[in-house]
Amino acid sequence: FIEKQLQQAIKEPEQFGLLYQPQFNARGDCIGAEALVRWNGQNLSPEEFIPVAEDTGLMLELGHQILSRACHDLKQLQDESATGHVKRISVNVSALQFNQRNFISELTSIISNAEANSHLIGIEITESALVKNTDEAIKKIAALSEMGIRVSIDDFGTGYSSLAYLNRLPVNALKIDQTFVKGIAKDANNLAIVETIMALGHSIGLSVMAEGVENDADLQCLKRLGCELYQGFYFGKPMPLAMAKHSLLPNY
Ligand code: G
Ligand code: G
Ligand code: MN
Ligand code: NA
Repeated sequence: FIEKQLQQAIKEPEQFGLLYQPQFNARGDCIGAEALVRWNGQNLSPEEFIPVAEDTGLMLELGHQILSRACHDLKQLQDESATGHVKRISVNVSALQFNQRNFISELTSIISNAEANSHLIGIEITESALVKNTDEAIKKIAALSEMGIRVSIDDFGTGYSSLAYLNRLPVNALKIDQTFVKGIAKDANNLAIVETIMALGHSIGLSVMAEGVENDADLQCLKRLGCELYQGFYFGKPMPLAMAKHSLLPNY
């Protein structure tokens, strides 16, 4: 049922929109935002419709639309910025899309069509995108780095987490999955997990972002552990570009 509606929606313009959730460093400065897709007028979360899109072959088209929208939004911010500088916009890329042979060339043309500055883009991919063909993934991540695009591993800790391959991947950051972060101040198990992930990330030169920071107690706990990047409802919920804009332009 969702499949039929998705198939229709993907053919029509403006059916999908992006919200932006700001991201912060330990000093509390906004350093960028994550783009999150929403199906307009439909009470379905991406958690529900992304898997359907992936199972039905619609994800490539949807993923293309998401990247394209994010790049056009970035270009709009670039034009509004006196210096052309804007804080980084990070986009989730599905494993299916990332593993397409032509992913890099597709992304390159989306960026150039939008006249977006690739140095202001980030890509978030899950571990599952990287384990299947690690050699290919390494080449793609290296190509993204060449373009100035930062790559983060999303939902870190929920996937395969093979240390052998992690060390080979030229990624920039780990995003600790929110299931480990939420309530960390009151949960010794999660505290131990987050501490371990941070030690692992830092030992191979990656920055680590905590997702799902919902209160000050958890934030203070993460700060004590040496976490450098933060995202969560405590800082800001996903919001329309017009609202996120002020945080994304420099000197705000
Ligand atoms: O935004 P929300 O927390 O409801 O997202 C739920 C899930 O959907 C998260 O796992 C998130 O990574 C995923 N998601 C949200 N937006 C996108 C998107 O634009 N592309 C992909 N591939 N996944 C997304
Ligand atoms: O898997 P991914 O990291 O892309 O998921 C991002 C999703 O997590 C977003 O859709 C956002 O709505 C949700 N999210 C972000 N911050 C928080 C938070 O502090 N608490 C909860 N419950 N969800 C959050
Ligand atoms: Mn994400
Ligand atoms: Na995540």
